[in-house]
Amino acid sequence: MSLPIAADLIAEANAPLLDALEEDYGALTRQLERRGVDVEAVKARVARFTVATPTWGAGRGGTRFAKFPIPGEPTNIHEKLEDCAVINQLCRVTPRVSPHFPWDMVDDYAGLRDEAAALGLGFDAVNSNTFQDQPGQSATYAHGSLSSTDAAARELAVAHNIECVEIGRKLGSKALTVWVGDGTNLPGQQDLARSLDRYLDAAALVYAALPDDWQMLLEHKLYEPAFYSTVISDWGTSILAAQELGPKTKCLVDLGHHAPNTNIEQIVARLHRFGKLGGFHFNDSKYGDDDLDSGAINPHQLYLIFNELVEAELNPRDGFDPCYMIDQSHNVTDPIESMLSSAEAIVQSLAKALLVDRDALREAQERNDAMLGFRALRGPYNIDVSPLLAKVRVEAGGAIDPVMAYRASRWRERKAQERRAAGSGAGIV
Ligand code: RM4
Ligand code: MN
Ligand code: MN
Repeated sequence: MSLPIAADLIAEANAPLLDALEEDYGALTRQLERRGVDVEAVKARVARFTVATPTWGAGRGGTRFAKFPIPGEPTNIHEKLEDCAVINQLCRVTPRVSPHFPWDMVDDYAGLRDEAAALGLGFDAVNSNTFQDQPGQSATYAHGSLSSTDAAARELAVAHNIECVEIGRKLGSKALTVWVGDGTNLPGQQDLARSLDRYLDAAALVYAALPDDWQMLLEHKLYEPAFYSTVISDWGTSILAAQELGPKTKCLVDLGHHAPNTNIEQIVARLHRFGKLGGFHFNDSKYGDDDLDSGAINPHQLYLIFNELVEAELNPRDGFDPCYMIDQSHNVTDPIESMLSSAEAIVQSLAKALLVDRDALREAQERNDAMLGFRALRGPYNIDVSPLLAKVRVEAGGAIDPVMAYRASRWRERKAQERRAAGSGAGIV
């Protein structure tokens, strides 16, 4: 393996922080033991948790107005893999990347898989892209893809998804995430029922091509780029489609794809109840699909979601094993720093949820003691678990303070000398 950051550098960055970490970890351990927590068990579960990084999040994002690239940002899949390896080396929770096609297309996927493995990385769910036309494309997605009124566009979208599965097989992936931008901007533009029929018929063709040990993850989104209606608008449509398509289809919850104030944790519980919780796109949002850093706006919501995930783990259904992925757009930060900070926020939520006294919670719920139920759930949220997370990271070879260790590595400055400048075209990439 040829990892991008020298182990010495991480050790050097950790050295001045080790004593304080021991002290803080000791204090936290004593506090948790007083509460009856099995600290080693929590630590072991935290150490096992992983979340994938998105290749498309490795470069500077943008809005439809502008994108402001930074020197040294990655401009191809090879450079993106390198940056994702840096993230994983420092935080030790992101050993897989989720690629997006055709953005990440190469000629040699076996070679790409080896390249990733040499960086300590594997591949998570592959994402298809039928929300943009590619140069020279034989039919347009302007009126939709899997749900288009144009049979040629539907066929193209089906073929592209199947091609993504083929690529994914070469990369060692086991899931296809399907998000379509299909929908309408004006009432009357399309028949709301027939567009879903067309989607289901086309998605069934993709499903038929899915290997037995694969999953197809359906991502719903209430608006954007279509602003009046979307074909897979909400978790209800998503689960109905997943049920109709078959057991290998599950739902993927992107945290930014709901109306503000939606009770996402309840959606998580509902999807799990019916064995259809297949994956997550973690991010945070204030208004819409803002794709902000996980935990940046509403860390409490993230905690409540993880509370449901811990419940789901304790009461598994249908081989509960969701794909956890980050899906963010980093418009004002160095993407590596945002993903380090996001990974920390995500694991933090898991660790806190693991601290919940489930017996006390259950008992309060049985007795309809609303206040004690609330306290059982809220208590752990207020505990600072960062020493435990840092301890897990250090033991795995990572950094106590990943962002500061990253800055000390001067990775971006070094890459600025080597990499070609990224374009500043507006849009998502
Ligand atoms: C969408 C959705 C998809 C992502 C694209 C780039 O809003 O979240 O998951 O692949 O953006
Ligand atoms: Mn998403
Ligand atoms: Mn999105």
